[in-house]
Amino acid sequence: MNAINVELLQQHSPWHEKIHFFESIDSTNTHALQLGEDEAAEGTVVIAEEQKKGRGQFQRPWFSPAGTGIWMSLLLRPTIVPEIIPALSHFAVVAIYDAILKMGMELNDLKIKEPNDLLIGKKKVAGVLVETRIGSSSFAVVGIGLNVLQQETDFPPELREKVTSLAVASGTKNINRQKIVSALLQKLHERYQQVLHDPVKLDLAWRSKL
Ligand code: BT5
Repeated sequence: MNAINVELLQQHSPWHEKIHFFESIDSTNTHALQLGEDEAAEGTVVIAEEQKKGRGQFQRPWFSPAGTGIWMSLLLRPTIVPEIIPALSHFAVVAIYDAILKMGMELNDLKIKEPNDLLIGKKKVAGVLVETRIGSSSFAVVGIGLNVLQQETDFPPELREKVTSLAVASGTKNINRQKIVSALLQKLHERYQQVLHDPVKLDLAWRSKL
C-alpha cells in the first residue's frame, strides 16, 4: 500500500487551501458539507484512506476500502444557479478522465457514462457525487471516488461483475496514488475554470468522452 503524503500534496495543490486528511472517516462528502457550513473557503479538500459510510446518489453505498482508492471531496463556492449543477458533475468526471490520461496508463475504452460515471469497457471505475447547499452561505461539495489498487476479489461479490480498478484494467499493481491525486487536483482546477468561464468548451469535452 502506498500512503498518501498530504504535506506534499498541500505544497503543490493549485487550490491553495487546506487539505483535510483522514485515515478513516464516515464520508468525505459529509465532512466537506460540514466545513462548508463552517465557512471554509472554496478549494478546501477532504481526502480519506478509507470511508466507512461512503455514499453515491440516493444514499447508495460506495465501497471505499482502506488504501486502495481515491476518496476525496472538494468544496466550491460558485454562484449556484440551476444551469451550473450539471456542469459541476461534468467538470469533475472530465477531470478524472484527464488525470488518468496524464498518468499515461494503457487503458482500452475509457469513457464517461452519463451523467457522472467513468467506465472502462462496461465496468465502473469512478463516480462523482455533487451535493449543494443554498442559503446564507451557498456552496457545492464535489465528491470523487476512483478505484485504483483493488484486485477483482477485493470487491464484494455483488459488485464484481460491474466494477473495476485502474490496477485491474491496466494489468499493473504499481500505481502511485499520490501522483493521481496530484494530477486530479490540477485537472479539477483547470476544468473548474471552464465551469466558470467557458461552459461550452467543457460541455464539448464531456460529450467527446461519452
Ligand atoms: C456514484 O454514485 O457513482 C458517486 C460515488 C461518489 C463516491 C465519492 S467517494 C468520496 C465522496 N464521499 C462520499 O461519501 N461519496 C463521494 P452512484 O451513481 O449512485 O453509484 C453508486 C453505485 O455504484 C452503487 O449502488 C454500487 O452499485 C456501485 N458502487 C459502489 N461502490 C463502488 C465502487 N467502489 N466502484 C464502483 N462502483 C461502486
